[in-house]
Amino acid sequence: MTRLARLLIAASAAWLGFAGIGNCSTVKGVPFPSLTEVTIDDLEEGLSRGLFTSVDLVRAYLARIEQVNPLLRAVNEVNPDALDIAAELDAMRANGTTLGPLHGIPILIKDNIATADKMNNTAGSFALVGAKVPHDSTMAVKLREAGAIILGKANLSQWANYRSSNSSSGWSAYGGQATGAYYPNEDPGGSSSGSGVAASIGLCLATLGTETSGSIISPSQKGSLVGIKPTVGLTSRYLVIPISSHQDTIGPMARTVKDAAIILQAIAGHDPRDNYTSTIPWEDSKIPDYVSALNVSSLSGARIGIPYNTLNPNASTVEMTAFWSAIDTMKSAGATVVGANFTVPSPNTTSIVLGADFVSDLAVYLDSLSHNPYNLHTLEDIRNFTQNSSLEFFPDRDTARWDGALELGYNNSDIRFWEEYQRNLYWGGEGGLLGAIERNDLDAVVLPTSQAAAKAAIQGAPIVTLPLGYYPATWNVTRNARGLVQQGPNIPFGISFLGGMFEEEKLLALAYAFEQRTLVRKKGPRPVIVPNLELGDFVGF
Ligand SMILES: *[C@@H]1O[C@H](CO)[C@@H](O)[C@H](O)[C@H]1NC(C)=O
Ligand SMILES: *[C@@H]1O[C@H](CO)[C@@H](O)[C@H](O)[C@H]1NC(C)=O
Ligand SMILES: *[C@@H]1O[C@H](CO)[C@@H](O)[C@H](O)[C@H]1NC(C)=O
Ligand SMILES: *[C@@H]1O[C@H](CO)[C@@H](O)[C@H](O)[C@H]1NC(C)=O
Ligand SMILES: *[C@@H]1O[C@H](CO)[C@@H](O)[C@H](O)[C@H]1NC(C)=O
Ligand SMILES: *[C@@H]1O[C@H](CO)[C@@H](O)[C@H](O)[C@H]1NC(C)=O
Ligand SMILES: *[C@@H]1O[C@H](CO)[C@@H](O)[C@H](O)[C@H]1NC(C)=O
Ligand SMILES: *[C@@H]1O[C@H](CO)[C@@H](O)[C@H](O)[C@H]1NC(C)=O
Ligand SMILES: *[C@@H]1O[C@H](CO)[C@@H](O)[C@H](O)[C@H]1NC(C)=O
Ligand SMILES: *[C@@H]1O[C@H](CO)[C@@H](O)[C@H](O)[C@H]1NC(C)=O
Ligand SMILES: *[C@@H]1O[C@H](CO)[C@@H](O)[C@H](O)[C@H]1NC(C)=O
Ligand SMILES: CC(=O)N[C@H]1CO[C@H](CO)[C@@H](O)[C@@H]1O
Repeated sequence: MTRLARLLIAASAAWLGFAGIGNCSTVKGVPFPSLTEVTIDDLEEGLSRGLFTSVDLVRAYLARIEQVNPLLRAVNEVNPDALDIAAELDAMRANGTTLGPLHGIPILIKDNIATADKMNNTAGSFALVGAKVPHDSTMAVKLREAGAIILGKANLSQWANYRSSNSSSGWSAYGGQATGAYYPNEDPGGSSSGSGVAASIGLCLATLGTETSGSIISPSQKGSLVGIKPTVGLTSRYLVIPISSHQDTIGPMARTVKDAAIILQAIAGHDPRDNYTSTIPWEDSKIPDYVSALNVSSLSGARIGIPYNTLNPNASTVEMTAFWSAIDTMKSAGATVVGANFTVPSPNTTSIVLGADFVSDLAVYLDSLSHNPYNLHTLEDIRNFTQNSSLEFFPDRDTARWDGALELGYNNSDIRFWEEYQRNLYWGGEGGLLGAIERNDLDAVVLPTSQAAAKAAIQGAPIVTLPLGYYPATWNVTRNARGLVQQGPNIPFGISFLGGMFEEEKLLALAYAFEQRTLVRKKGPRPVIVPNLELGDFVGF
């Protein structure tokens, strides 16, 4: 353990001692939840009662980032304009105008979602430091319209984990190695690693991540978070650095189902600049109200499927024991649980779809830049830059994914791509998740989060993950090749609800009912590396 890690753990222990219950502090003498656990409702109430302002909130979060970021590397950049934006939103509120539940609430976004402000959008690569976009991404526009403060950019597995075969989750050349807060040097999961770490210890209220296969749900489980991987097309990818137009999606990572649902509501919708949003089955005004769908009784009468034939026989017994106990909880809440085998149990997904998409989609992103400092326009250009820049740690971190994509010799307009994509649609559709849902008339399929990603990725179906449990406090530490802790004391894991296309409303209702019955995050062990500065330290100074 580094000296800094020991110091922070000591600091958090001292703070736990002071606060007594570990999740409460005071603001102006009034008890107020710790920023490590606070919800949108808590902040909204404090702001509207005048207990504190959004400027206070931004100051507190920036100080918390400064406390832990040298160790955890969760944040790549903070927004130099955040305090000014907060002051404007405070003035609006004082004047009687609020833009909704996110008014004045600080959110970090993954460093592949572009903003047309002073911040960079890098995917963790020096190839894009200094590059400019002509407009905000649609995600940034929607957050700002909802009154959220974009506090900064979260670190990520570089290029959303689409560069190397031998890198590590949470590592980027630009941001360094992000690590999780539940155990020193915890593997943070990826690729929305910094988003997971930041939300797990309250470096902001919540975050946005992106997922192609697992990149929201995996870091969410490592931070004991709720993560929503929306149906591909529900959230616009315009000016988000891509891997695959057929699989990429953007979603919230938060500490409660309700907070995640509030954020999904703000970012969902049509966008003429991303034609996949044209598949949303409702007009924007008729998109389901994800927040009012949350109902503690929604497991009652629900039909839940388990694809027994896809379960990994080598899965951790800790996670599987918790999973079967979760199934019992669902049954006792009135759910009907049925077998729902897939007819194609192990889709032999190849890298063709992602590789060919990346070749095409990356070029589109690079061509959309209004300033491109190194004049890089294609994957070949990016690979050449990466292999020749001393800042990019090549060859220790190789470029195997790109080498494979370029070896294909074609992009996603080729018939060979199309054939492979049709196979994926079959594996994920009739042969897989969607077929199992259809045949068994299910509301959702449930799986341990560690086994969920690929089953929804290839056809673009939605997943909601939420906390399920933690490794025992006495568990042995296992590390990966780069020394990150894979399993160890108190490391969290999750359970996932997977659904049909655009069935987020159902999944969120089920997840909420499960969350309210289990309160796994609330009752579980706390993260060990936690900033000790709280709102009360900033109010009125
Ligand atoms: C406050 O409201 C008044 C009247 O609607 C308006 O003129 C003024 O510009 C508003 N100020 C701010 C900071 O929003
Ligand atoms: C963006 O990158 C430029 C170029 O390195 C740097 O000067 C600037 O400070 C960065 N922006 C932020 C907000 O860190
Ligand atoms: C979006 O446009 C691309 C390129 O024109 C096309 O290949 C794709 O099928 C379209 N997708 C949808 C959902 O319309
Ligand atoms: C939750 O669902 C139950 C059963 O359908 C219904 O009676 C109740 O009104 C719902 N509660 C809320 C808050 O919507
Ligand atoms: C589902 O798969 C399991 C495990 O492979 C198998 O034991 C079971 O018989 C299957 N059920 C049906 C209905 O095919
Ligand atoms: C389970 O482990 C065995 C032995 O290591 C291995 O051969 C098999 O491929 C693994 N199965 C899965 C689904 O990972
Ligand atoms: C994957 O499945 C397809 C269709 O079933 C088959 O043609 C192909 O050979 C398989 N590829 C591998 C690597 O198993
Ligand atoms: C490859 O990168 C090097 C160093 O950045 C540069 O000098 C060279 O021109 C690049 N080659 C191509 C073909 O772009
Ligand atoms: C990663 O792969 C490259 C290329 O094979 C190799 O040179 C490098 O040593 C590898 N790094 C690690 C840590 O395995
Ligand atoms: C932990 O490691 C020790 C020493 O290698 C071993 O004896 C013990 O069985 C391990 N415990 C578990 C739970 O794996
Ligand atoms: C704080 O968390 C503990 C469990 O860690 C819980 O029992 C207690 O009710 C929580 N207190 C508050 C004020 O939320
Ligand atoms: C906001 C912040 O702390 N940014 C840091 C992220 O990590 C990189 C790489 O270590 C630093 O250079 C940044 O200052």
